[in-house]
Parts: sequence; structure tokens; C-alpha cells
Amino acid sequence: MEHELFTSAAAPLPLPAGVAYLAGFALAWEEALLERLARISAAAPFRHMVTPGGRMMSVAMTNCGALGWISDRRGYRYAQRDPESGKPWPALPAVIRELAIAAAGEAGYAGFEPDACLINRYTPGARMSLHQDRDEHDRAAPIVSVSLGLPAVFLFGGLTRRDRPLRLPLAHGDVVVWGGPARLAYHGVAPVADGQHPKLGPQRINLTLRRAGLPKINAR
Ligand code: MD3
Ligand code: FE
Repeated sequence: MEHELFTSAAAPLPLPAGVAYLAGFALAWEEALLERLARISAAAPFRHMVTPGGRMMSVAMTNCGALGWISDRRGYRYAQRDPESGKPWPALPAVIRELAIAAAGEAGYAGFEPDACLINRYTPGARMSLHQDRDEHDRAAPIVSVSLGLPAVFLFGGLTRRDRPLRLPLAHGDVVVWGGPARLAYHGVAPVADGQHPKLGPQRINLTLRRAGLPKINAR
């Protein structure tokens, strides 16, 4: 079943099942988000992680919340501490948690309780190649993504790497909820084009809010 994209500017285009696109949804939280992001990256600076294959990622990353996604020569996983400092990741700010819960609610996921927030920073030229997100225990929980700063083209493929990806432009303030049949789809980000964002300068920041640890067994 396909849903209509209810964006403000762009012409409606069909979205795959399980994808809810909330154009500009984060704009109401913009100021608080940017203030929280500055505090988080001061405590846990953005860094370029290395893939298990030994390649440095062009995207710089940090995390907040109980669990943070990390990659090194030993693999991809969630960890309770920042390996650079040995300290727990900065707490998930209430404003970010509330934004994610509100967006998940709009998309029909009542009871979403994120325990991990991966923060990706793209400077012009940075990209993310097609991959699946498989490191979370609870695949029934959606992933909420919040785009800030420079625009990007999000690539949304199918359940195999060979499916030709759909190209979805994402702008500052857009929120997308990925769940159900979309949850295990291959996806990536095309190289970010040069530019200057009035609030963020030459970068794109993407937050993904996830349920990475064990599902809440008493939630139903
Ligand atoms: C669709 N980040 O961190 S967010 C990632 O823009 C990641 O930084 C991209 O892919 C970024 O893993 C895309 C949107 C997103 C996140 C997770 C998904 C889309 C997804 C998981 C399944 C399907
Ligand atoms: Fe991903």
C-alpha cells in the first residue's frame, strides 16, 4: 500500500509502505535542538569512525542516550559508553525525546521509547552508502530521523541491495518515521552538495532516534 507524501512545496509522490514523511515537523523545536546539539557535541565530540573493513567513514558521528552506535575494526554495535572518553554518552535531552515520541505518534507508533540517538554530521562530499540497520534488538520499533542544515538526497531501496533506490530529498526540519516493512530496507545518503545553511553553515546534521536495547516487555 502506498501513502501520499504530504509535503508543503514538492509535488506529492508515492512513498513506500512504512514510511511517514513529516515535512518541517522539527522546525517548532529548532532552537532547542540546536542548543542541545551544541552541548552534546561539546561533551562527546563528532568523530570519524572506522568500519570493520578498516575504512574511515566520511560522516562524523556522536551519540546521546543510554546506548550509542559505534563502529571499529571489531564490528558495529551499541555501547553504553563513548569509547573515546570511557564515559557514558550524554543523556537524551527531553526535547529530543519528546520530538521523537510526537513524530512516532503521528506515524501510528504509540509507546515509542527511544534509548539511542545517533547523530550524523555530513560536510559537503560526505555520503552514506547503502546499508541496512540491523544492530537493534527490537525491529518492531520504528526509527525516527530528523534532518537539519544542508539538504540531502536520501536513497531508499528495497530488501535487497539490488533494488533500485528511490531518491527522497530531505530539508532542514524534515522528520521521517521508518517502520514496518520499511524498517529493514537498504538506504543511504547521496554525497551532500556544497552549500551554506543559515543556521548550521556548511553541514547537514541527522539525528536518528532508535530503540536499540531490549524491547519494553511490560509495554503492552
Ligand atoms: C530507513 N542515517 O544512521 S536517516 C543511519 O541521513 C542512517 O544520516 C541516514 O542511515 C542519515 O543508519 C539516514 C534515515 C533512516 C535511518 C534508518 C533507517 C532511514 C532508514 C532504517 C531503515 C530504513
Ligand atoms: Fe541507516
